[in-house]
Amino acid sequence: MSSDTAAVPRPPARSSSAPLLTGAQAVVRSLELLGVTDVFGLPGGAILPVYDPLMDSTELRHILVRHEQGAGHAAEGYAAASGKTGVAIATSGPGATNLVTAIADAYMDSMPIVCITGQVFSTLMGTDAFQEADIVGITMPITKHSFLAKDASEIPGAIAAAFEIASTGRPGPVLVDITKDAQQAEVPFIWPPKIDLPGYRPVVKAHGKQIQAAAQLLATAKKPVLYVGGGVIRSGASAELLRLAESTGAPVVTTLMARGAFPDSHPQHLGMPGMHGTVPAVLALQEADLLIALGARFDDRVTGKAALFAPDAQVVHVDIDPAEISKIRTADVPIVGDLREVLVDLDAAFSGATGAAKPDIAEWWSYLDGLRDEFPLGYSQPSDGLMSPQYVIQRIGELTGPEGIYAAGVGQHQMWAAQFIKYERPNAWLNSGGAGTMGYSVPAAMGAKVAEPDRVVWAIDGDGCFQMTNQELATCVINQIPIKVAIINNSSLGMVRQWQTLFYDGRYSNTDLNTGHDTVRIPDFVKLAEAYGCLALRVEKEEDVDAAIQTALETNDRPVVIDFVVSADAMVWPMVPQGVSNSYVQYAREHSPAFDQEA
Ligand SMILES: Cc1cc2nc3c(=O)[nH]c(=O)nc-3n(C[C@H](O)[C@H](O)[C@H](O)COP(=O)(O)OP(=O)(O)OC[C@H]3O[C@@H](n4cnc5c(N)ncnc54)[C@H](O)[C@@H]3O)c2cc1C
Ligand SMILES: Cc1ncc(C[n+]2csc(CCOP(=O)(O)OP(=O)(O)O)c2C)c(N)n1
Repeated sequence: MSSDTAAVPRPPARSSSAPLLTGAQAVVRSLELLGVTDVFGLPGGAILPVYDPLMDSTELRHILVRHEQGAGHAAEGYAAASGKTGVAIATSGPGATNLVTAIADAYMDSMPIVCITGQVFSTLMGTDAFQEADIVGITMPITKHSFLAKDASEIPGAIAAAFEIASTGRPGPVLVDITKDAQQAEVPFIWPPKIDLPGYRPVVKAHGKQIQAAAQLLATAKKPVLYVGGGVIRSGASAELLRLAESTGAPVVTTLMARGAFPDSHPQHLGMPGMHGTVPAVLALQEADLLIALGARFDDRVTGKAALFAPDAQVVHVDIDPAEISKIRTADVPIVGDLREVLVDLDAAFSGATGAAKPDIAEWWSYLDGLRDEFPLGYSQPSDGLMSPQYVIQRIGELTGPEGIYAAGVGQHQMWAAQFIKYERPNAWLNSGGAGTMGYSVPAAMGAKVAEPDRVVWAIDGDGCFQMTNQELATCVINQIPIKVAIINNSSLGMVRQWQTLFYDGRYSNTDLNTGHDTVRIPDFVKLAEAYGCLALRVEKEEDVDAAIQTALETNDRPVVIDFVVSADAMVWPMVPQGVSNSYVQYAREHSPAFDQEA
């Protein structure tokens, strides 16, 4: 993705009938006009003028977070669950820099969020003024665009443009930094009649010739795979994907960012590819003769060593961002466009190319079905007598069902939540894929629950991740945002420990967190959650898992936190080690539960 420099659209011509508003009032009015209903933030000196009119708004609900990183991830969770643009507000200097991690996260995962920050007086900029930070400069490589408004008249245009840029084309984070004098000055409020951004024209409709070329390849391929990425969810194209998949009969894999884009229960679905993907999904990509990449960016966690990835495959690569195409793997047929349109066109072209006689890919399916039978996802029971984390996560999914929303942290629990919860619809699975940001889960779940109050929202978190942002439980309790938190407590930085087990001879340098032992629990998560006003439970035996989940599902007057004490020795399988060919899924075969059972 390419990042743009700060620029503010020219304000429209002045009109004598326009009401006089301060820049701060213009911020609030602009958000109202854009239909924003919820914002997450925390005030400070440089953004104080905006907080004053915010208090009077009857249309905007401001949720006061406990840390600005929480505001950023909440905005991401809001966006991921609803498809709408999330909003975070912070003051200058440390308030703004506390947003940086969430902005980087949103950039990596193409999340539409708008961050509004206060800046010091324009006359003080560049003088190392109190709480001055060049947040536009700091975030330039991690925003889709940033604006610096130094004049109140620029504010409505900048905010309107920020929303347009964040939510169209390849979605992403946009920053609007506003000096304090711009917030205080009074000017006529003029709402831009139309957003016209020179040079910004995302291509939506793909080139017909390219579509035809892709359809021809699909019509003749013997081993095709639809390699489905997060772009399908961002574009809201799941229904169109289902139609193309069923017309072609091709196998489908969904990346970590695309879980739910295609129903897990569908017989053509092989699951997630990549480092911790299923054996059939990994080998389908590796041995395909045609990859149709749909809003997927050939991430190294998916390709393994890129030079050895899918050596016999031709590639059709569809993406709305031309910078993604052929970035990692040269595309034989590049297609730039919005998937919602491209999938419809491709389906029509495929039907035109094949007529009633569909291509025969029975042999391919027979091979893949064999892999499915031989290597189902599974797990073995830990030998230390502690609970299996996979079991706990699987039961959360089974008892909650596909209408729930699941926001994971980063680590082993994230992979198990991707593997063992069944996703049947888009926007149900929220996680930090590209940046892998520990601390994402609780605030993202909070944002999701604000966006989708009628859905059950789980934060599935690790004991390490939880300790990075759990203070947002206070925000949830005070604002009546009844999320459910499952801490998959293996008393360690489990994913790092897993690598130490496999690649560092079991030398566990600095990965023991002391959160789950019988005598030492630092902190005691039950006491911590109770201190915040949550309902808190601890579960140590598998026979108590269902009852605790049921209690959580029945409790809607406050957040629920369940401390599930699980084995530290459980491993995420399958696994393709970093930087090798995906054919090393052989390695995964040797360690898969199916293999264990046979051995
Ligand atoms: C611990 C850990 C382990 C991981 N292991 C795995 C793993 O085993 N397997 C795995 O898959 N991932 C794994 N990941 C995630 C991985 O790092 C990447 O984030 C992920 O693979 C990228 O997903 P994607 O290719 O679907 O692209 P995304 O990051 O979802 O990108 C979406 C693409 O779609 C495009 N797009 C957006 N909107 C549209 C539109 N309207 N029309 C067309 N295109 C659009 C964008 O331009 C972009 O190129 C792991 C992450 C972590 C933290
Ligand atoms: C902010 C941040 N710091 C460090 C890491 C590196 N890291 C990846 S997974 C992981 C362990 C996470 O531990 P925990 O939350 O307990 O989850 P588990 O793996 O045990 O399920 C770490 C430290 C990271 N991804 N993000």
